[in-house]
Amino acid sequence: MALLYEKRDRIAYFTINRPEAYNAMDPETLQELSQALIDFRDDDGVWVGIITGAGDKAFCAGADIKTMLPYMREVVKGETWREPPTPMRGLELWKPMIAAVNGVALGGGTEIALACDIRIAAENARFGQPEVKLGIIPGWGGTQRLPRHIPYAIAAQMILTGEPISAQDAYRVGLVNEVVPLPQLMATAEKWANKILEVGPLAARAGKEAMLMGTSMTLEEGLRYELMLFDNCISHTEDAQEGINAFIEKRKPQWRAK
Ligand code: DAK
Repeated sequence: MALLYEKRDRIAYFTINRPEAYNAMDPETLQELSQALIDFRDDDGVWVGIITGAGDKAFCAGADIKTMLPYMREVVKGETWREPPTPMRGLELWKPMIAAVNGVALGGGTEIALACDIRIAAENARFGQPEVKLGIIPGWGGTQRLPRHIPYAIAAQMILTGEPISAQDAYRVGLVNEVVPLPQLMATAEKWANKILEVGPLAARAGKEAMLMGTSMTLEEGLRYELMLFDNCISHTEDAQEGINAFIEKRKPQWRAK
């Protein structure tokens, strides 16, 4: 399988599994990733996702230059309905996603990480948008998400020169939450996942939805959107009642995602 998909203890694990090609995404891998992400979105039993790459060299070297780019040129042709939906474009996924970046994240690889909420980098990670070196530009949100995540000058440096930045520089500019030695990468990603699993799952999803939807709204629209989601949480979820009860009764909440 080009994409390994497992579920354990409320966490869904996605592993891009083409280490011989630095985990570059070919059309088959993309199709499998899209299917797995849809399953994750729809499965009430899993609340947080972690995505990583197989091996110790690459998270994902982007689109497979030999197969995927020709496929996009000849089949997709800019018609996004032909493109399997993913959080990079076309799939609304409000469950929290963590990228465990275990090596190079180039092109589509950086864009996958950008579509996650938390990014943990191994010390050997590198982030880059080298598309311009191929005569193209990022096509999975890099030109839009990168300058929203980090200072424009650094985004411009990456997108206009195609040169990657190190894990430490990614941390310095706020692209990643933590940098750890490679052997500690998955345990660190799981630590973050378990931290998120301690909070109300529907609240985490609503918080993510409010943040992401709000980025393309005016402040006034965003405040209204937030209020709608807040009202839904407080008035219509059992979790909110449970969270309030647990605080008053001095116990841990038992979340049900209801
Ligand atoms: N595609 C295909 N094969 C790749 C690859 C890639 N992206 N990256 C690496 N490989 C393969 C190499 O061809 C080589 O295979 P063999 O020759 O052994 O068969 C093997 O992996 C090892 O690579 P190297 O020999 O080059 O190893 P090095 O350690 O010297 O260098 C590297 C590793 C990852 C730094 C280097 O291979 C590299 O620069 N790779 C290219 C990275 C790149 O340019 N990525 C951007 C691709 S464009 C869109 C969605 C997505 C996208 C666009 C649109 N829409 C839905 C509209 C995304 C576009 C992209 O990502």
